[in-house]
Amino acid sequence: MVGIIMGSDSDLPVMEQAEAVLKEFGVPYELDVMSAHRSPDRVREWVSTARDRGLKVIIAGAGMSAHLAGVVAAHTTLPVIGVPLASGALNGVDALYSTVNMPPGVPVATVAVDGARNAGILAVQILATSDASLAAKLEDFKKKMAAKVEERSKKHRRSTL
Ligand code: RP5
Repeated sequence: MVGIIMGSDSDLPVMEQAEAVLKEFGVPYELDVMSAHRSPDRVREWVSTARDRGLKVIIAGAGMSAHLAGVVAAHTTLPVIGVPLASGALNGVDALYSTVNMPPGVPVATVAVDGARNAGILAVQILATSDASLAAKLEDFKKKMAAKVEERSKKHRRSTL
């Protein structure tokens, strides 16, 4: 239901954080490597058949002059989440600007540099708008996060009053 793609296998260690979220929530996914610059025909083919393969959300990660998410968004009406990656001399600022600054009409929901985990969570949240069981899992996820913060608070809170 979610397609995860990235511009290079060097992006894999970060993009696997999105995959981990989908595994955690039991969401079926595809993961593949393809490049808007180095293999543009393959990108077009992959995205133009995405809806027919059952995909509902696409997560696209790329570094440097990152055009993968934008090109994918140009070819589909599925929601596209872009993950700018911190590769190259500019450490992800280039990829952030390339991914986030889309022209009106072709949105890419861009997460933070290397924010693949949040991309995975956002994809689950999109799917959960029409899936009550996923929505319940997300409620549970949020409760666990709050409980972890509470634990840290108990461990570290102090006062000299
Ligand atoms: C981008 O160029 C990729 O997404 C990757 O982040 C970066 C470097 O790619 P490699 O040279 O490691 O294949 O297109």
